[in-house]
Amino acid sequence: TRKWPVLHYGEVPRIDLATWDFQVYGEVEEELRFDWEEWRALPTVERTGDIHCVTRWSRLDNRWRGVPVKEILRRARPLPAARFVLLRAAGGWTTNLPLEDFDRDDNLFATHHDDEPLSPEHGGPLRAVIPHLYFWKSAKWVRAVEFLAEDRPGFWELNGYHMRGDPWESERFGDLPPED
Ligand SMILES: Nc1nc2c(c(=O)[nH]1)N[C@H]1C(S)=C(S)[C@@H](COP(=O)(O)O)O[C@H]1N2
Ligand SMILES: [Mo]
Repeated sequence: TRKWPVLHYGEVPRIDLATWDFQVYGEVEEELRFDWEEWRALPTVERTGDIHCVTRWSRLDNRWRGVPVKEILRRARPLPAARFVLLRAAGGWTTNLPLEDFDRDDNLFATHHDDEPLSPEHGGPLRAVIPHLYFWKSAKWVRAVEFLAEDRPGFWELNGYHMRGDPWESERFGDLPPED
């Protein structure tokens, strides 16, 4: 698609930057908290990549700008026990991924798409961008990262989506619970 569909569960949250924060906690040496001003002072990079939605649309050559996930990992220093992360979004929505899928050069916490600030519908002011996995792992309105020793299903994963979600392996659905 050349347009950019808007897809999410529930309402677009109203976000006040005066009270916004971003937290990093769990299995890390250094727990972190940023307010919006502190977040905006972090270094940013640009990355171009494709979006693959599990509902079978793709959008090619998206230019993202944001803070590299690696920058946050460098500051928080995950403990050896950390093997998974849970991304937490405003309103309680979550998604989980393995640490090795999170710790990649192309992963960002993005504020801009194609040189425009992210609209609220697309996850502004801040969304995760995990381009090598299905787009449902790219949490909109992201507010926290929790580092975990054990994998824990997020919102769509609890509803049957795959725990990893590699589009090249068509990892759409996880193991479904047995039917009655
Ligand atoms: N917080 C939050 N992030 C979310 C979702 C959601 O419901 N809540 N949906 C995911 C899904 S299923 C998709 S396909 C993409 C859609 O992003 P877009 O609306 O910017 O295209 O957001 C992902 N991130
Ligand atoms: Mo999706």
